[in-house]
Amino acid sequence: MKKALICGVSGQDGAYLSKLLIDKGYKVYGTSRDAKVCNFSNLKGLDIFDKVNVCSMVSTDFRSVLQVLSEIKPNEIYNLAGQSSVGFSFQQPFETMESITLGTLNLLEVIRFMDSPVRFYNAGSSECFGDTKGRAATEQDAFRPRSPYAVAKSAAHWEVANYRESYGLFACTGILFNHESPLRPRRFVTRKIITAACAIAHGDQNKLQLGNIEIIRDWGWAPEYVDAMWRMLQVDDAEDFVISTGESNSLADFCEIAFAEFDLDWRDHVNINKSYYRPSEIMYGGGDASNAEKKLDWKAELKMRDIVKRMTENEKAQWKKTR
Ligand code: GDR
Repeated sequence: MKKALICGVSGQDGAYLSKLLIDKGYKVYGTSRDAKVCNFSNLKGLDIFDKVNVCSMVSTDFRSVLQVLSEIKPNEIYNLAGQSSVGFSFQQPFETMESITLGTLNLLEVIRFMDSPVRFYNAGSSECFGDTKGRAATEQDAFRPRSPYAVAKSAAHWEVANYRESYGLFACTGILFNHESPLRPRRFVTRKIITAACAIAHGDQNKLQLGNIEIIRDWGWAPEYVDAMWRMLQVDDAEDFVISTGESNSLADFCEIAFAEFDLDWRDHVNINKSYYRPSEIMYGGGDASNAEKKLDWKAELKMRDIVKRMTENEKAQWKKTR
């Protein structure tokens, strides 16, 4: 039985990846900073909490990483740990930098010293490209990070590439564009819009405050994206891959479609609040995942409209349950 260790198992991707790996017959281990206090609501929501072996690990603490990896001896490691909000990274640049760059480095160093044939996946980010200016970025595009988060993800990306090239580790980074689901916390804009539209439709909320709605993003479906992560660890030679749908839409369009699902006109309910604007913004984000299609046989099936539909259906069902 193959053993997989998911660092940062409590988030959206950790939960969907756990489910995928359990269904494939893996023994799944998952870490959280303090497993005793974490509620693992996403694992419970997917009904797999009893099938995941959870433990505590702080990836910025070398000893803690060494202890967990040498105890579990996993065949595959997925590094999903670290601060994940771009907006928040402007307020906490040190924690962002430390959790992403030092956390990744500790994992790489421990893998190198353990000298075992482990396969390592690192969660990268499309944020590293910066503004793709109307184009769809490929693995060949240069990084022009525009936030503390993106600077940290870029550094971690090169740490992984360096360990692969210097020490022959099977290590790769997935450069994932935005990927959404009902498990997204409300601090991210898609879930924020959908929960607000649902509350407004039921008279529980009046207005929704948003930042810059002119931004354009390539939004995909998280359960499909975790499948791409797994595929990256099944090829013969480790390589970094862009994962995206190839379709980019504005946040205003996302709002329009989401509110329409509740028979509302978004213009009546959305207020622009400049205090939500980021100090620097990426206006256009687009990705070209044709290399993943060619080498991983992976292609995004669901696009923005399907994602809005699935997220709104889930929100409506949740609302009914709680009333
Ligand atoms: P992002 O996701 O920063 O792209 O990072 P987020 O949903 O936070 O923002 C998307 C875009 O929407 C704009 N925006 C708002 N964002 C939030 N959160 N709240 C608002 O009210 C709001 N109004 C407008 C933002 O300015 C931004 O342009 C996500 C994360 O999952 C990262 O971890 C991941 O690496 C990248 O996607 C790819």
